[in-house]
Amino acid sequence: MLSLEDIRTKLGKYNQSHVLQFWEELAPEAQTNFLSQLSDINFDDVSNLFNRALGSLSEETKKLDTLMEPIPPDQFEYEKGVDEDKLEEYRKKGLKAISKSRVAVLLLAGGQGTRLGVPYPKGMCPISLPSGKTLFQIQAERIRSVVRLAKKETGSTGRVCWYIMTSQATHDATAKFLEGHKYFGLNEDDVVLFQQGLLPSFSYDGRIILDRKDSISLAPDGNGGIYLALRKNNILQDMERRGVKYVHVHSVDNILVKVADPVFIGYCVMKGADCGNKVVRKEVPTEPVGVVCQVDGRFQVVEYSEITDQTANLRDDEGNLIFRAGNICNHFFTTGFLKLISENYEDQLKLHVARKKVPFVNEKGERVTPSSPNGIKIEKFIFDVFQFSKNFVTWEVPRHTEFSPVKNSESAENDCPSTARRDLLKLHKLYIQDAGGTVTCDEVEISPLVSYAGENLVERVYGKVFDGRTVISAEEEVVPNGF
Ligand code: UD2
Repeated sequence: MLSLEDIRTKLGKYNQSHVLQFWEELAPEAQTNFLSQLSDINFDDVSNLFNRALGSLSEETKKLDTLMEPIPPDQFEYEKGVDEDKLEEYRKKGLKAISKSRVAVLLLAGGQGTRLGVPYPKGMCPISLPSGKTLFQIQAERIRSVVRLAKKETGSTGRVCWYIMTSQATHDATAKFLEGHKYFGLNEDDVVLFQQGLLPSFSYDGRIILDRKDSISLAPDGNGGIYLALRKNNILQDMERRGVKYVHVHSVDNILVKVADPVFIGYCVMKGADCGNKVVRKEVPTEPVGVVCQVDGRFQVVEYSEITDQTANLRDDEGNLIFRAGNICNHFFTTGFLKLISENYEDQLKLHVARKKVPFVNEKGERVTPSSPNGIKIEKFIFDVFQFSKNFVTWEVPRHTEFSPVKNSESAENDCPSTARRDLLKLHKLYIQDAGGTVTCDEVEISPLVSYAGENLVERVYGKVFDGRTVISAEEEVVPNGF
């Protein structure tokens, strides 16, 4: 920890001396904590960051239409357009990689879940499923399930390490929750939590905002903070030690996510990709999702606000939207690519700057919650590395089998717990019908420990009628409890 004098000198150099304006009023313990917070900040980096952020704030949102091209056909495949043999080949390739412990999962769980409005990490959200399971439990069990599928296919039990990126806001609760639930049956050594970094919020003139008399305002650096966090926490070395070559990265909020999806992994590996992206088809031109495409010859996600309606509406001969590859925060990376980015390109990632209402302490020492934006927050986005890929591929999947996120509270009526629950149970109904069972209600849930993606069900459901709330679970299952 730096001394008060050193901190004062640094703050003076970067024109941030105001953050110590209440120093004399603080109790000794608060002074020590504040000094520790300030010692962790690299003011040189912070000052550069603010200058870069200011640049992007003054840029008008440019329309990119004239520079955009769709993904070339040889770098794009649609699961439903691929024949059965090819799909099976991809699946087997993925399962083989899993059985050889070459695959890891990296869960992005550092977001503050502001839109959902729950006071705990989103992964702990129970979603009122018949089983009472949370997103964390479902995802952990899908890992166990895919490891078993790989064993069945190859005879070898691989280890799939579950890396979880948390933030200061979510770390302790996540760690406690997982430990309290014995990692939902995963080996404790194969669950690795690490924290992403924080960035200060600034006033428009570049002064760091004081959150309280004894602390500055800090927020997570966005899911693109993953690259710095991998380096700072030595996660890439940990992956190397375990022999991991491929990493499936996804958001915490998608109830349908196929964790460590062998088909997606197999596809990316067989294509020799260093970076792959799973997408769903954008349904209508006005849907506010980012699309993956090429801009000036480089792959990137283009936001709806960056294109005109005319381009958003362009269709091919078959009537499909030309720019339809909707990003769902579901990515494949080789460890080599992650290393390349973390070591060489991390500081070049685009900064996404947003004007926000940031609570602050005024000159009188009173805490104020502003009613209009008073400052900026800076974030990096995970997908801004596509441009550095040497071989980028895209895998499109049907939305109803793979994507239904929990983003909002119930009042939004979309992308909320009840729509996620509805979509999961609808999919499970289809799985049961395909296996020869009948479901006459919307309350039948299949445990991931029974079936990863619809397989292994015939024996359990063929010829049976399910007419009430049921959980098709494995014998070994402990009764899940919320938290
Ligand atoms: C994300 C994608 C968007 C689209 C959408 C689909 C990004 C930047 N945007 O938007 O393109 O695919 O999902 O659902 O990927 N997170 C962290 N640390 C942070 C911020 C977020 O770990 O500092 C995690 C968060 O916990 C979640 C994931 O990143 O698991 C996505 O974050 P979000 O829900 O804030 O992103 P959203 O919905 O704006």
